[in-house]
Amino acid sequence: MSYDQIVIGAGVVGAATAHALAEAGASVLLLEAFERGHDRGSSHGGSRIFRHGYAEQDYIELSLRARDGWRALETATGGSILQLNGAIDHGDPESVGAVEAALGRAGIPTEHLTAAEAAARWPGLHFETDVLFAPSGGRLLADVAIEALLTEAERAGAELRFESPVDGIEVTDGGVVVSVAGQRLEAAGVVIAAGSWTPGLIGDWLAAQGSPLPPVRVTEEQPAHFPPLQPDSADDSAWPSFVHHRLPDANGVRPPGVYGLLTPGEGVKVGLHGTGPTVDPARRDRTIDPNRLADLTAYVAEWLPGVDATAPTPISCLYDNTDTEDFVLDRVGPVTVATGFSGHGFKFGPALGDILAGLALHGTPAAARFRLPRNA
Ligand code: PYC
Repeated sequence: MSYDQIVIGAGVVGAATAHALAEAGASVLLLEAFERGHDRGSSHGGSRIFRHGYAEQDYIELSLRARDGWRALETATGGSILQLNGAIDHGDPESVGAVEAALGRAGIPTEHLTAAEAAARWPGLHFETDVLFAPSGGRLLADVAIEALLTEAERAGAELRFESPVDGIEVTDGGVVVSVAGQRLEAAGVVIAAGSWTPGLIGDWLAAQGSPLPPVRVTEEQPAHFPPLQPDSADDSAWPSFVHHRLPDANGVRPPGVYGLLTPGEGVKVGLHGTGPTVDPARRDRTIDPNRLADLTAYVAEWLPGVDATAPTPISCLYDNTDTEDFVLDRVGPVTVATGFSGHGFKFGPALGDILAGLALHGTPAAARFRLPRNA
């Protein structure tokens, strides 16, 4: 049996790609190294931020396309996935101003509040500068979203195989051969959407073709959920999603950005963005680092007066980071490649699936920002 496309990786990007390919009428096999809905990568957990709030037009356009995709998925499955309880940007006025200007150019409504106005409206958060609020932001129910994409991919005809780690990918005259557990599976093309594992699966081959991946540093991140102090304040309007663009400290050093959002039933999730140690995704032990947890709780004690900073429930997850935090979405011969989501990719799931399916089936290029360099 030969497939039109084999997709590797059943996280949000691979699941959305398998769904988009199957909807387009392609015969698709989705391969995942771990079990369905596993927690070893970057897509697990109850929630992710959804926001249009970027300074770059490419990401705003991607978020608008993704919003429509999430809504279509809700219509298809009958479940709630995208919940718009608003998103805040606060901190460094230059960074927040760039987001405000870009959203203004895109015609996306925002509100501008002083720190005092914002503190009165969201007493669970602390602010020291003006605040940008976008009612069109909020959260995605991540676990629900992944399962909906997988279910809809199956319904559209995709074959899904879990616990099927890929041993090798061979590019042949007619397409590709993907080896899994001693089986050689043939396809016209392969989409490698394995996040932190993508460089290990195809990096050498891409470099040999003159289209190397940019450096992708895999880090183990450690956000945590914190219980709201007033349980009845754990409602949606009290806890919009937020991104804190922190101001430089007294030595001029800019601390890491921070994000947060309410996960229904789990508390307020807070993370120091992209601060984890470099790891080999196949060898990490997911042990919680008490020093890093102490850094996070110190931040929470200062900036989130509405939660109990002493009662964190930590989480371990992977980021696949590029230097610029820009994604890689491109195709070389029969190989379509996706990586570099740098901790902010989940929200774009359906848009990424459409772009990767378009690349794989028709060679339709992604925006220039997302393309590989070509040396040959
Ligand atoms: O949505 O930008 C985001 C984000 C950053 C870190 C986690 N989520």
